[in-house]
Amino acid sequence: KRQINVACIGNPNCGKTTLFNALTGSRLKVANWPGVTVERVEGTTSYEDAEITLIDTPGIYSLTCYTIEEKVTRQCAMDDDIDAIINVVDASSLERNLYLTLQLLELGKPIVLALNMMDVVEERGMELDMHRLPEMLGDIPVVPVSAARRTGLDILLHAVIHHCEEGMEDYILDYPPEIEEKITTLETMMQENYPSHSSARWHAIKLLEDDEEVKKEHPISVVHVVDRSYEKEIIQCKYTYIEKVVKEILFYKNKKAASTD
Ligand code: GDP
Ligand code: K
Ligand code: MG
Repeated sequence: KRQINVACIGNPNCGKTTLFNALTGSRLKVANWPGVTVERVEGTTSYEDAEITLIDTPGIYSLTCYTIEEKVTRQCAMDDDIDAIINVVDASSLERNLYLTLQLLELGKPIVLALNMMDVVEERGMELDMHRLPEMLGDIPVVPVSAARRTGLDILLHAVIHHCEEGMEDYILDYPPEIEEKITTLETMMQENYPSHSSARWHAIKLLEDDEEVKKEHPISVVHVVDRSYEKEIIQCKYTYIEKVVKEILFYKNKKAASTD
């Protein structure tokens, strides 16, 4: 059987552990993340021709390195042993959850979006445009699920197995030209200095954000490009894009009904 390693990554309380448990049952392996006392839980499941090892990760809002949770989850997301990421999002709170999604997409790894809490979405009379949403996220598979009700789980595993070899071909978010120019320069420098590295664009963006860990791990002289931190602009661009996504894909049934009365 094919062996695939998958990390479940998402905000706190989006349902990662519930989903992880629903997918893996009870065959769990518990350890600590390297160097810290945060618990690392791993479980396995078989689906079609694949043996899938799933890893539950600490909930985070951002792929920065300010907290232990962020460090642990970010390290896991970037680990070459991880073949694919299930980005678990609370679909009833997309605006907040998509910020992490946009950061994960920049890693360039295969990602499947598990739109969790679909039962809540339906109860609240919300409707999501399931055609437009994946289009706006670079055509990654987007699978509506309810971890609590165990719906959509087979479709999710199917998507993981069939897309775990597809990284992101194109990035979805263009920063202003001044920033894009710097990203391109840094990306080239990253590729020249660390040819075996994946995620050159992500590293370039992190260097522009003046990320301490990335700077430490990749000591290349970038002062002539990174004259200051561009973190604020980069964050703002992501939120502007999320606003656009939510505006295009989220509807309320009652409002629609009311307007046709
Ligand atoms: P984590 O912090 O991401 O691991 O989230 P948990 O798995 O601990 O879930 C947080 C809360 O959301 C718990 O109370 C779960 O029972 C609940 N929850 C998880 N998935 C769903 C779902 O699909 N629907 C609903 N209604 N609640 C859910
Ligand atoms: K929790
Ligand atoms: Mg959890």
